[in-house]
Amino acid sequence: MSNSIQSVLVETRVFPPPEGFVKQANISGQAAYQALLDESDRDPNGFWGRLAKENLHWTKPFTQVLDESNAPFYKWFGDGELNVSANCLEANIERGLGDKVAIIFEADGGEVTKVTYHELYERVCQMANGLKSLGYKTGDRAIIYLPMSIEAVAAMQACARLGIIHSVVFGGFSSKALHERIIDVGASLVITADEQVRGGKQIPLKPAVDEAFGMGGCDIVRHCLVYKRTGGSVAWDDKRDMWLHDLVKDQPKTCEAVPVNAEHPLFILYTSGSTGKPKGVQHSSGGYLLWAKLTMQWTFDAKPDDVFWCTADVGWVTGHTYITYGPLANGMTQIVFEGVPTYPNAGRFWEMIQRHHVSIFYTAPTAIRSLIKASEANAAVHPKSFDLSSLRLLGSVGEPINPEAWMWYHINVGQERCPIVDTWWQTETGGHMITPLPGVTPLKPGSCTTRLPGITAAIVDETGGDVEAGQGGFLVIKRPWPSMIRTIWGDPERFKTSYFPEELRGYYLAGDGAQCDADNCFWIMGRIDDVLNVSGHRLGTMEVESALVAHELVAEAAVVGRPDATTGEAVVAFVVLKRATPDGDEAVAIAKQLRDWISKEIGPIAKPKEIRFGDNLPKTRSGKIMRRLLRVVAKGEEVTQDVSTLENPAILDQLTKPV
Ligand code: 6R9
Repeated sequence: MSNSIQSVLVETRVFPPPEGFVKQANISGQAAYQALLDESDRDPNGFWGRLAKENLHWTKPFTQVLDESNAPFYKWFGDGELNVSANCLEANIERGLGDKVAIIFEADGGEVTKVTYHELYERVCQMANGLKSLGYKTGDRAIIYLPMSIEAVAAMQACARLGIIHSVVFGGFSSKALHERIIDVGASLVITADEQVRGGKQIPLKPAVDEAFGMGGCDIVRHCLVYKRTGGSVAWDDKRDMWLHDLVKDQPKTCEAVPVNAEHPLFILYTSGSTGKPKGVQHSSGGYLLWAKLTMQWTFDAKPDDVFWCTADVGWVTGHTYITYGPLANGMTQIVFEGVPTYPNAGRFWEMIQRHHVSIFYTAPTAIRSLIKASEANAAVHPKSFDLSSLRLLGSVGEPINPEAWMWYHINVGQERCPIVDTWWQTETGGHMITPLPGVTPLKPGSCTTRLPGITAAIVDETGGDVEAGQGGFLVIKRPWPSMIRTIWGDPERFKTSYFPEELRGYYLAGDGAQCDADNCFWIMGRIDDVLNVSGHRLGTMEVESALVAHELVAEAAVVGRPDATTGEAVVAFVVLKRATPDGDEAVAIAKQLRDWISKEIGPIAKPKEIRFGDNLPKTRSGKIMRRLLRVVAKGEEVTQDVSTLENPAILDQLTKPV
């Protein structure tokens, strides 16, 4: 990245933390934050060692904090032993929380089931005993392909209890993706359900597993355990398939947790890289759990009376860290939701916050933007039609939140009293890295603000040199941290080259372009390949998107670059309007209006060369806009890439038509 990114983002609003929040916060005030930063910068190993001792139960204490001898294959707390599940269950029961509600599960259709810590402990133990009875043991790999359910959390915990390495595959992934993961991870066990229920529809799951098995090469899978969610009919292989309820029903309700080395892999989670083949991101037990637990206390200000709700699916890293592990490690009460935000109507989130008195709510910008659109069309589903007084803190994750969506979230959901934590992190980082602390950090809409203590985030140029404030560059983490990715499963070489390129002096390369302002606040400009170069000016796609979404007609926008003979790259914008998708003269007129708007908001340089309208944007099932497909469509080429993770394939046709 030779030229500096010229930021054109003009966001000047600042929201200091509310006094009442600061007073009660776990990290309260700038001085407290600064003290932690200083401690971690002065003596990182002392800092992490102290936190690991204070926050985790070790069956065998560690004597060495960090082993850098084989960098970048770092080892944390490497001679210590612990069990992650015991840290989430027994640890809470022992401190008197056995009768506290651990999970409030709300099904798609609205049925509510609650389990206490004691009940969850018993369910996890029964499941673990069942797995043991089938011969599964520490080091085996299990694929979990389940809908959002108490069973999904329990299955992950049961694996952790025995040291079985789980790899959760999101229920929306195809049989082909599932097959690829079963093979890559070498799974001997698959745990699935007959069907899942989303938005009032029953969607088969087990048939996808059967199809994956049918693709061959899965002979090492000894069992497929099936959770009966709907009772829908499924094909059955007597030798391999087994109902989960039959396996667990007579199992003892206690099961000793198996101590594992701190570096023992807790899970492998696949994520897409820049090439086609997904990367199996391997996480540890000790370091990962430490950060899952601590970031709940720091970023989310976790307190005993909170009702926490992270709307992610356990198929993504957010669901791992901020559903299965972080909240349970802190003995919190949390919501687990099976359904979708728009069923039975787009007021579902707000209604559930009201019903369960949710105090901390964590969701994704894409969900917020779609709910903005719905509530502008229908007052009955507007957050203002619900009692959201239980909320005290809001969070955002997954992509940059554009300032307009931030403001809407702040005003309508947070009622201008709840801080918003815009958390920047990745599958590879295990937990939050750059985020406001709600009792410390003045908020700037659109910025994920400052680094967490212990996290040496920085912006550097292509040789690893620091760049000045206001200059764009690569987002890196200079020193290792406990919850970092350990390797790519089965591909240590790719791990090194993807994340620790030689020219960057051993820093972890996040793959995002960003810049820091004079207050040390980070502004993420999108993936490195999402930073455009138009006539020698670097331009964040996110900046153009933010400007578009700030226009009164626009609901959602995605911007990509297209090679251009004159300007190097040209901006192509895909736009969803709040009103019906226009065509003909009307489309031409609105496109002109939007181009003029961008020109006014950012500058003529950012003016989209082309604008295309659609009813929606191509999105993954986790809600990320698939820009790589849009780049192909923008070039006028045919999409030949894998679209198996695309939620709404039909949308591509509509977006191929220029105005
Ligand atoms: C947790 C998660 C990681 C990528 C990351 C970045 C984008 C995530 C963000 C954000 C701006 C935020 N991202 N959070 N960008 N602001 N608060 O989403 O993990 O699925 O691995 O995605 O998502 O581009 O590099 P993952």
